Amino acid sequence: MSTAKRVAGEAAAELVEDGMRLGLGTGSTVAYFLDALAARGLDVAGVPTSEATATRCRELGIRLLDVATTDALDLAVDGADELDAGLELTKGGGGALLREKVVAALADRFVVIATRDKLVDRLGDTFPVPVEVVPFALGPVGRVLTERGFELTERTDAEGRSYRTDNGNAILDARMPAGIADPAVTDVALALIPGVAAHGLFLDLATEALLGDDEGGLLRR
Ligand code: ABF
Repeated sequence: MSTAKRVAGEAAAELVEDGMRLGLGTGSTVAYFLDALAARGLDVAGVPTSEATATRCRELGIRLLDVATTDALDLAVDGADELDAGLELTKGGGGALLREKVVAALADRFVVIATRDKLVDRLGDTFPVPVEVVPFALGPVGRVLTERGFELTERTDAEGRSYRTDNGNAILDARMPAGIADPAVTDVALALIPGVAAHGLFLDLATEALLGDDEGGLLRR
């Protein structure tokens, strides 16, 4: 049990009101949010960002929305791997980045919940950028990213096989040894590479952050 994650998740659950349409994130911090949300017994529903979150919501009795017929969300709550002072994020350590970005973009408010140690001076300094790639394009995308200076690791599953996201894609974890000088430029450059389905730089999406610590404290940004 993580006090820091629990504090952040419970604080996010307090933001939810009856009737809200929610974006439901993925990861271990979000797990605390979902538990706290279910305990409140509100009349809410949400779009899950992964099959794992959908399964957990069914177990908890949290009603699900179909993203195909959802034009907007009141509040999205999701984790992150890194966040900087400007609430720019690195996400995708949990492999859910594509659906997470779709859901975050639908939300009027996007609250990030994390532990304080996720705060970084510069994105990419502590965590590689996950790049979700259509399997057909793994070779070409890998070559382009390598030519641009990224060090790549293809993500594997617990059995050591090439990892597949809920969307059937692979993930290249792309680390820039020199650091990401301009995330806004990298954001667009990655998105334009043919075969890239999504990447883990989440810029101009988060509206606030709730950061817990192991002493039970909460930092609001
Ligand atoms: C998910 O939450 C991912 O985007 C991110 O990698 C992960 C962080 O997981 P955790 O809360 O378990 O640290 O949204």
